[in-house]
Amino acid sequence: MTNTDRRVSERASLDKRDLRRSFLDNLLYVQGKFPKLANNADYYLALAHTVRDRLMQRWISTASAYTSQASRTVCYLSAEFLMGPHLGNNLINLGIYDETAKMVAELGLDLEDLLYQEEEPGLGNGGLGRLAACFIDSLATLEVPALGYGIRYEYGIFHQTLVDGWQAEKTDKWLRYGNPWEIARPEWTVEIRFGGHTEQYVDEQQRLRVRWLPARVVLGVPHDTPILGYHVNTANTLRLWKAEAAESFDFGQFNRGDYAGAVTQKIVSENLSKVLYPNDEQEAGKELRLQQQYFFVSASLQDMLRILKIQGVPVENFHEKFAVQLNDTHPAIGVAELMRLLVDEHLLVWDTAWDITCKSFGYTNHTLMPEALERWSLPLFQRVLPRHLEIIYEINARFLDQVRLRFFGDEQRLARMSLIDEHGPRYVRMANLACAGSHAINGVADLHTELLKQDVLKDFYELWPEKFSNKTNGVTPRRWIVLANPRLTALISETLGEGWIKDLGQLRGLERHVENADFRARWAKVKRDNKADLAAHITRRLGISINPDSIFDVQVKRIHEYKRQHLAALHIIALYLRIKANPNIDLTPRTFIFGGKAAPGYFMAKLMIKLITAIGDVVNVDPAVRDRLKVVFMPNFSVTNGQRIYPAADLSEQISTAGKEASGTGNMKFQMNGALTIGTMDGANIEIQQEVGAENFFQFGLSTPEVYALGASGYRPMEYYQRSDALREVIDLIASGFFSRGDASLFKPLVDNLLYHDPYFLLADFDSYVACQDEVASVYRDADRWTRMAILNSARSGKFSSDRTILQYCDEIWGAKSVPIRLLTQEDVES
Ligand code: F58
Repeated sequence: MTNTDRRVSERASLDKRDLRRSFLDNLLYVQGKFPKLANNADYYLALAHTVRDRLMQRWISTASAYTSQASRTVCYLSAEFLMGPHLGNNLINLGIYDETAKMVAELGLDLEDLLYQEEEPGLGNGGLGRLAACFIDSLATLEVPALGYGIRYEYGIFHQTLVDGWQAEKTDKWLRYGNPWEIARPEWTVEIRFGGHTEQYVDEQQRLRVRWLPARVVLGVPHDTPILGYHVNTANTLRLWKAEAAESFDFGQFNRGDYAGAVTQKIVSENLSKVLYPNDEQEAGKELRLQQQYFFVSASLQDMLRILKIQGVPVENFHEKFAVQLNDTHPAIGVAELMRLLVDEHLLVWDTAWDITCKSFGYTNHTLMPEALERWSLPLFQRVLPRHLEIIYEINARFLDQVRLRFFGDEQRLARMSLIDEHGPRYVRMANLACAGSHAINGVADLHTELLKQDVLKDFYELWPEKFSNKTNGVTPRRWIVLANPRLTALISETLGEGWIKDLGQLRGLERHVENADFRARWAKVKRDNKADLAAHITRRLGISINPDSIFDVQVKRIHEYKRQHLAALHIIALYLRIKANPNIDLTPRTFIFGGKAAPGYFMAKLMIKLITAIGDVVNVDPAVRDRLKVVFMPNFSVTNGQRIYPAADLSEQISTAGKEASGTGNMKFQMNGALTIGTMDGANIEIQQEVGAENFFQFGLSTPEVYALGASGYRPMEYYQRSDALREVIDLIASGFFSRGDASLFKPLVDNLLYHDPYFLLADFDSYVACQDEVASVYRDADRWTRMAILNSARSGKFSSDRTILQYCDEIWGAKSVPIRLLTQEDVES
């Protein structure tokens, strides 16, 4: 071996001695620090580079295999990827977590401390962004050729703090110390155009064509992150686009002495990838957001065309090479953009281009909430994307002709299905564009897909029933069990071997051990230890002491009225009132743990946070409570915090109004980690209950048809208030100002909303919820019964692995297959 050979192979070696050598080398040569001066942040970066080096060989081998083979590639287009920290996950997937922990321990360091140094890339709001992250993990693990395409936001989701119990937002400077996981690829920069106007011209073949003369051009620079599969050689790519100005500054203006003006264009351009919009389930219709969407979609489609060219594949075969999935409507402008690229730039005829487009795209819907359906005002759209508006008009004209033929004389249907909303001010409807331009449309849980077919997308279902299918969401067990819950992982692997990590259905094998008292004791100890860890963390961070033997009753997710965190708050007050009425009441001790961010402009959600913290301020210090109730709001819920929380939960709160939560994915993370669910018949809760059995699930509340019927019959929440003594006392206590130091006005908007509107039916579900919670408390007292139920919940969570979801997408929508990767040798790489 030459010196060079030895150096490079050592950098890729998984041997512990080589790891140690590289780690110390990187501290020296990457961080420029020696051990005496180094802090944990330096050690984290040195370790991250050590691991990155070991990903490289896999990444290069994967890229090389994909370049030489004509395999179908999944392109997952998503405005959000909520990845969570990379280091721990990569150690797990490389299979060197334990080795590395030992190696750093020998140097006097604690691996966990180093892992917590990583600033997580919070490039998403919640479920939708985290789903994208789970999907690309599964794609890599299943060895399916795939690219994740999105935006490299300089500032991710805001950092949440609590100030006097109110949410306060701080900017998320996640790139402050650099990002060791990404590689910029400026050589693949693309140009993205905006604004201006179009004109017609006649080409050499005397055909009438359209030219777009944009007002400005922005550069998209790809930044790539390797996404390693679990115990395979596949390392796919997450390609995030950073916006840069075509010119750093305007020399004309500079020479005229206008120094600020000279850099305006740069600032305007770079704003495109500056910050993630922090709204979930609420469409704001902001111009910058449309620009962001078009920016990353155009860049990604141009990138696919570049790849096609390198491979020598004709553009007519685009759809054979790429399966392009739209993660909600945020990338739906891709339908018009691909048409533009094919017709205006590659000069294909319209019908051919449309055929390719429809065969390429699939569309996943994630919401039933009308206020979340995207639409753009026509003037705004015209200003930002004049050429695309023309293309959308043409798509619409042809599409409506088709509808007219099928539904003769049904003018109202035409108006509903049109890509342009013409009821008042005119809008472009992005869901209609996505449906028209995709060959496959799917919902994310059985109920959700049914409701899409019956309601939100009914007209499209009646036109094209064959396009519709369900793909129930899933989550990756690598992050959500193996990384987050090492104790449970060890117990399961000792019991079943390690096969379950890639084939979660194997967890069914745990059922055989439910009647084994020793196994149950070990299971219960895992949960107890995880709870003790979380309790210690909460005490350290928030100064609240909690009892690890109380029920850990957890609701972590975005704060939203439809998710009904305030219903849980009403329940806490009901229990508090029982204690006040009867101080010696025998109540099963509970710790209520909440976490989640509110959209910064969503007043009611922020008031819900304030209500929860205000209840905690009273209950946590009232001596009469005697530690039977504790209320904790953990600030800044994130992937990192979730990893501490799910493994420690006893009870998973999934209490959205039936028919509102498309799927939910937190529900699955809790279940896998052995929490029992208290839930409504909403989203994937229904399927969780089907899997675990009704006897292992705490169900309450109105069903979706009941909610619809009650709404249609004229729901009067006041009647529920008057009928239920417990409910009345709870509401009256809030209204009296008891939780706001006598200020009765503070929670008045929330109380009045419940009494006079209650759009999410809290009062209708209150009695049922409280009764169900009483059942929870009584079952928990039978520790052995609870543990049995917990084991069965984990054992029956196999369906909710994102591997199952991705296999269904591959078979039923994408037509994608696995392509195992052979690791290139040193000679291969150099030849
Ligand atoms: C979520 N949507 C659904 N949207 O609410 C949840 O039920 C589902 O499990 C999950 O998708 C995955 O399918 C969601 O998270 C957003 O955050 C969007 C962000 C951008 C603006 C519109 C909402």
